[in-house]
Amino acid sequence: MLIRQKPVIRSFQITPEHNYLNRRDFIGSTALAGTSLLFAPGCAGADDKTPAANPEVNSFEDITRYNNFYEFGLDKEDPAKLSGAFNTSPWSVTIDGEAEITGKFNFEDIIGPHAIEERIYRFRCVEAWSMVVPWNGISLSNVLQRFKPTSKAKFVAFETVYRPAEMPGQRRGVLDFPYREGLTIAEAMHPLTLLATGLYGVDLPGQNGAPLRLIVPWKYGFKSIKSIVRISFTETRPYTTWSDAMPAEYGFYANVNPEVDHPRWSQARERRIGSGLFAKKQPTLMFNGYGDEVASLYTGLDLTRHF
Ligand SMILES: Nc1nc2c(c(=O)[nH]1)N[C@H]1C(S)=C(S)[C@@H](COP(=O)(O)O)O[C@H]1N2
Ligand SMILES: [Mo]
Repeated sequence: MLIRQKPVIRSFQITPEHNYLNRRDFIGSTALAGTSLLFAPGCAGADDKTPAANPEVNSFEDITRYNNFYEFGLDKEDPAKLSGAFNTSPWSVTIDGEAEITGKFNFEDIIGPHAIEERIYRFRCVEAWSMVVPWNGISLSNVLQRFKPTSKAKFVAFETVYRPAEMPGQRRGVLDFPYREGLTIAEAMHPLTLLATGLYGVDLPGQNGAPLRLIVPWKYGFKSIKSIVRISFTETRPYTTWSDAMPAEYGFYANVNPEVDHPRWSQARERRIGSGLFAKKQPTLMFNGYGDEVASLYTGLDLTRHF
């Protein structure tokens, strides 16, 4: 049996954060996507693995104490405070729909033989704040391919665990639980799309979506569904919690797009968490800065209508 965070060095627990970041050297070439993308504009270089050169990377505290996870409440502090009773081991995920291999698989079988990589991704919430997070995980495509989706699989749907006894926000019914999200098959198979199992080299804390969650760095945060228990290959577009509950406010695609305002606020700028309450907002980049990699997924689509 495999342990959860196999090759990533779990140094965060025993060394200061800057040493951990230096050790990204050892993690090596598999981490290239996030690193090269994040630091490509102007600041790539030999020294880019230290926090001094990478001031953008948020602290472990920022990432684990300022969360959206409505299953635990509406306030940013609720998930960290109220997820103590959330039990994520053992964990299983049901794979169903348009695939040759379906069934219920335990966490280790979902991860399979793949090495856990580190990917540093920008993260942009629709609420106009952002962070930079060193995630650990594997490309979702590596996982999905092993279940042999059929030619009818046009979308991939995801569902969060429904456990009101452990999740106080579910008892209050603040959203249409279980939380559900979906991607086109092309989005799901894109190499940037990450199935995350950890951050800063440790297993995901409950508040960040333990034990496994989606990270889609060019989309608003709400697409990055947490604590996944079901992955379904579908022929038609699946139900998605935010865009189906509030279609005027949240679209199915949810690509980061500074040119399309949320009906109640602008999407043109963002506040980087950790940069201080009075720090100036910075401009938001189209596709959250990942346009070179992903814009081709949307050719021919009117992104002001399909937002
Ligand atoms: N199951 C579930 N997944 C979720 C959410 C949620 O409320 N429930 N919130 C989303 C939103 S709006 C954001 S911004 C991110 C926040 O992820 P983080 O807390 O790890 O930063 O998770 C997304 N995934
Ligand atoms: Mo969000």
